[in-house]
Amino acid sequence: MAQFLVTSALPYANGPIHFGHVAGAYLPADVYVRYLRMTGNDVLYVCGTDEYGVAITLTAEQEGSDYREYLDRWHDEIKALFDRFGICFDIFSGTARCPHHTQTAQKFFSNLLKEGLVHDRVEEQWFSEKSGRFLPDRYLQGTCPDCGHEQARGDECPACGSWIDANRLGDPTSLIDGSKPILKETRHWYLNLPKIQKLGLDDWYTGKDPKRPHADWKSNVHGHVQAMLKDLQERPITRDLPWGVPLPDGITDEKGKVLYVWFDAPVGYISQTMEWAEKEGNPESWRDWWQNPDCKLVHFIGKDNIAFHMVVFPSMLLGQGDSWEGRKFNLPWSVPANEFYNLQGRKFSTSENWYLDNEKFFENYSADAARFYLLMTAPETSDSEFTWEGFQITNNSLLADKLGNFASRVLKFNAKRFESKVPAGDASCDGDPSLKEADRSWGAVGSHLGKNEYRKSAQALMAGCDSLNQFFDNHAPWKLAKSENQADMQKCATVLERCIAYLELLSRRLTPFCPDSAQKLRVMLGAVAETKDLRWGDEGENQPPATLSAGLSLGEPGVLFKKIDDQEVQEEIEALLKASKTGA
Ligand code: B3M
Ligand code: ZN
Repeated sequence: MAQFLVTSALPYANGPIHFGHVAGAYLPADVYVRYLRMTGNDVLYVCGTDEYGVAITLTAEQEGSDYREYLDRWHDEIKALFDRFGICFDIFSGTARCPHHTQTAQKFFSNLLKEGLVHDRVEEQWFSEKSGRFLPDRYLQGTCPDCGHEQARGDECPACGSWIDANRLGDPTSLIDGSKPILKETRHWYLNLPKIQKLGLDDWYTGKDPKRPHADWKSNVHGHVQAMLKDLQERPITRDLPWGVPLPDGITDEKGKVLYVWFDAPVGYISQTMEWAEKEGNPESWRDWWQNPDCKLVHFIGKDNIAFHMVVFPSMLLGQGDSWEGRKFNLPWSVPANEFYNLQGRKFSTSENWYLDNEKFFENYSADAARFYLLMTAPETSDSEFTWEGFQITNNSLLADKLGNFASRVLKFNAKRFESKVPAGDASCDGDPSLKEADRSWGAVGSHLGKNEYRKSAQALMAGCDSLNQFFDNHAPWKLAKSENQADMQKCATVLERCIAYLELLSRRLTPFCPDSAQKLRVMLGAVAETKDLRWGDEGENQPPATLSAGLSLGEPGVLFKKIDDQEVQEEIEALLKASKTGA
């Protein structure tokens, strides 16, 4: 048993999130958390909305909304989608709504300043004379200094992907008032990453620090971070904005200085843990998760967030000195960063009407079918996509025809021949090759989940169902049942008894992937599946019990997964294409 603090990237409260986000940073985390809990680990799962930053202020201002109303709207909508998907956080708050956030983010800043790891400097920045305010990066559009693209944003170029220093942008225009800005002096604070690096960043990263042994980094993480660590630069961590965490009192008399959103947002993981701890009635217990070296910190993110979770946030944690009652923060133990997830060959895009209407989707399809498909196609090692055809095939051929069909044929047959009670089996099926194959496949389900290999894990779950259908077919209990021979009748009972035992195991293996359907299956299994705390199985145990108690009553057989017909799929694709063309 171990302890894990799991986080998913804090989504910006700045628009709907789509299936691509869910597939990348939320669903895998939820499955991992469920699996860790079932295997007896102590787990806390923290998330919430990211509620500061120019992306938010810019759009709220453009639509003339009050910041808080704007945030509340998106916070609620985002939370509703997670609920629909059955993603269960221990807390889902937000950086502007968490009562601990401002103070904690300010303390992070003050401590770094005290340790000499943050310093200020006066520099020129774009200023709109028309609006009388400074224009942070994203408020600007201009020519990319690296590739010449004319619609580069002040922070990043969409054409060549360069990180842009806004001052190098050619011929910039203000996105809020259309004016041509001028350069004007302003003071900002910088995080001295090269200096922090010397405090042990590389030792943590390479696993040389014995107090912070880490998991193997994924190759996408490694490729990115290795290069960054060779050439760390200081980074500005303040902005001139009317919305954000203000600098702590006593730092400056200048007005309108706030912390950069990427400085305060990761602290949100901590402040929301504090909020959780307080709600639990044990306010100091947040330290058990952040400052207990035995707790493993796991960040689920998209690949675009790697630098912040692997370099910037670890540096902020490392640079806190002794200011937290002498206790050190844990650094990330594992960062399962995923690639991007598209829709029918194109990027999800709300503005181009290339997305799935979340409400409508869940009126017609189950969360479990969506969860399983997103996991089967998880963007683990390369970009991946949702296609309606793929969704239909996964639902129909795997969930309905393999898994659902196995449950249904066993339970229906058992209802007819054995009055929905567990028949008395014997040991005659022990060592059956199909059952051994099922044991092997389902043994791999958990080991893959533990390594964040969701595709392989889902495939192993299905391979087990294949073997069990094979077992049922090979023994043809419907033929045995017709025989007058006592030995055949006994074999029939044994085959069914084994199938029911494997269904009980299936209900547990299925739980992290498809929690509702797993629960439905357990209801169908009646007394066989009566348990309070659902466990994966004892350490190393990947088989069902050697025998079930004969005579236990099962519940009513039912349908686990409904099929999706070809016409539905055609209509969905047509609707998507039509919406993207007409903007309807
Ligand atoms: N809000 C970016 C994103 O949603 C950012 C993540 C913050 S995690 C601390 O991709
Ligand atoms: Zn460019």
